[in-house]
Amino acid sequence: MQTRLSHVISRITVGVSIAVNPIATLAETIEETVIVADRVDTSSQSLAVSVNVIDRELIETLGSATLPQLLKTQVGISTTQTGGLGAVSGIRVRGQDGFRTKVLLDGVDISDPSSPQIAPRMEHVLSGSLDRIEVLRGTQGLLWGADAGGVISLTSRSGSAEASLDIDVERGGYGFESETLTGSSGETSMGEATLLINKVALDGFNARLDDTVLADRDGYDNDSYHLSYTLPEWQGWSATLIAREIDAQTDYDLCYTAAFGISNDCIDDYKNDSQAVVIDHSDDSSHTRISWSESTSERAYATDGAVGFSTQGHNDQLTAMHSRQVGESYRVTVGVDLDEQGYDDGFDQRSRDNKAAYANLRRESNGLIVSGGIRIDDNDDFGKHTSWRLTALTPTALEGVAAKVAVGTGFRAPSPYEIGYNTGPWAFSPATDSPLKEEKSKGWEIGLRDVTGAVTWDLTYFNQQITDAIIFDLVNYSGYVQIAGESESTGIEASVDWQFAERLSFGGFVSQLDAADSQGTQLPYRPELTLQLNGRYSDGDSSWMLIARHTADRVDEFGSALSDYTVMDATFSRKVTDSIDLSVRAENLTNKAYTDIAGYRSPRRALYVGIKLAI
Ligand SMILES: [Ca+2]
Ligand SMILES: [Ca+2]
Repeated sequence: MQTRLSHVISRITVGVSIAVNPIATLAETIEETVIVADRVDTSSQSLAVSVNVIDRELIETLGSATLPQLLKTQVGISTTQTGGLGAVSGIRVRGQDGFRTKVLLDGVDISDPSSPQIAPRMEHVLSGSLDRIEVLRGTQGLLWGADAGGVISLTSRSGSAEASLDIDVERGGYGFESETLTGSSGETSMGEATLLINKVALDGFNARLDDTVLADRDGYDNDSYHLSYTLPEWQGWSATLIAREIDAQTDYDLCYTAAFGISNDCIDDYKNDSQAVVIDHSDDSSHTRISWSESTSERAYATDGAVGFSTQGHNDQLTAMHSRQVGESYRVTVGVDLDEQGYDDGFDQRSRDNKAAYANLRRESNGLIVSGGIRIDDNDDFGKHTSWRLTALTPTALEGVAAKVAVGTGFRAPSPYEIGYNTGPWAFSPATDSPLKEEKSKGWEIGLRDVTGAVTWDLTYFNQQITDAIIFDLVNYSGYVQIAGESESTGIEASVDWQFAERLSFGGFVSQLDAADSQGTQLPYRPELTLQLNGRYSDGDSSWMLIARHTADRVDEFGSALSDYTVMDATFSRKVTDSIDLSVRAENLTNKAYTDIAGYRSPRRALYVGIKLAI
């Protein structure tokens, strides 16, 4: 029963269905756990918070090249893109801006302190490099130091127990080319090493509607690699070394020349290097993790071939975490995070520290699971802030139906860039009148779910507020100012999954969102209604999937209504031999013209063919 439950819950959180596959049945006897909720592996069926999971099988079935395309298939997450693949993307979890979302790759914070509000560049994370994606929605991510936008936890692909080499090649519309190589030594007496090389190139299409003279295609190039090495386990101890590099170049339209003229010959160059060492110790009742990581980002913007602006940012982190089962019912998790973030734009160099300690206590007894967490941050720029979270999950009188409730608080520290701008030569009153403090958030959610039958479902209502949001002063252009008052998001997320037959399943979700600023005005590019339906078939040799997503009731940054639209994607793959798979997929199958961001084109129908070789 446990197995069936965890399998069904995983299908709910995925939001699209995982087809029953005779080969997968064995794997499903392992209960699904997620790390994004409590920072330690926790059974997904015991969670009172809202989590999305996209596993490797679903990443392969969806076939999309970059992270934002995968995320937009998920309930509670919306995306926008200024043009084609690799263009600046907005990822909004429950309507919150991406700079309020903590993004971790193998536990390394990949946010970019060189950008004004430390927005992570999720458009440059390639799907071929990922094994698993977990998203915690809402204000319950305090253990990671997250704000109202929740947490996205990414895991890199790694090799299997045996030595292996996988090569995936795909070609598609708009001059799309991708190659992924994954090589693994397998588990040896010397440990296990994995090398991942991902390459994506795209000719693209003309991004802006008003680019009528140059009318250039705005393409994209991304070369990424990832290297990891895990030492042989010794008395419960293990250590992994990780090195990663992303080198991406995006063509875009609308930038400025040194004489303040407008050009459409614009290049956004992005590089990220990160290294990490992760040391784990596990025994029957406890888990300890110590990690060190450093991530360096460089951005350079060129107009007409000349670099006009460049900046560097770094994120260094040292963490220690210990989690222990106490008695039959309790689990306690404690930890500390030491962070340093900095940037350098050639004019100003700035670095600041944040120290944090957190604890989470969880009690599980007679089906009732309750937890309480607290985190205290001490930051060079804003001082101390305390966040907390309470959750509960309980069976109800209805067979198979559980009730869940969670309430939590969070914050976003003003970024070094925002602080630096306000103390720099271009800032003046009112931005310089008082130092920036942290933005605060709080929220709660309540819901029901049934995970026991062939039809499973989840229904959640949420409400969250941000107080003292930091924005750029667009009235006087004086710098970054703090807006008194609360912006509020409320919504309902309903998802359902129906195992129609052994090999065939249907699923979908409806997400209603009401996101307003402190004046009560609807925030731009947050669809009030998102509806997705999908069907999936898999018989072990071939699989297909159809997804249709309807996006409705949006406004642009001027408050003008944008048209509703429905986009369909389809994928098909077939095993030819034990080591060769062929795939065909279509994005925007019906060739729908729609507006994602006002003034920009969106991709029309694109077909892709791919081949996977496994050696
Ligand atoms: Ca163009
Ligand atoms: Ca251009």
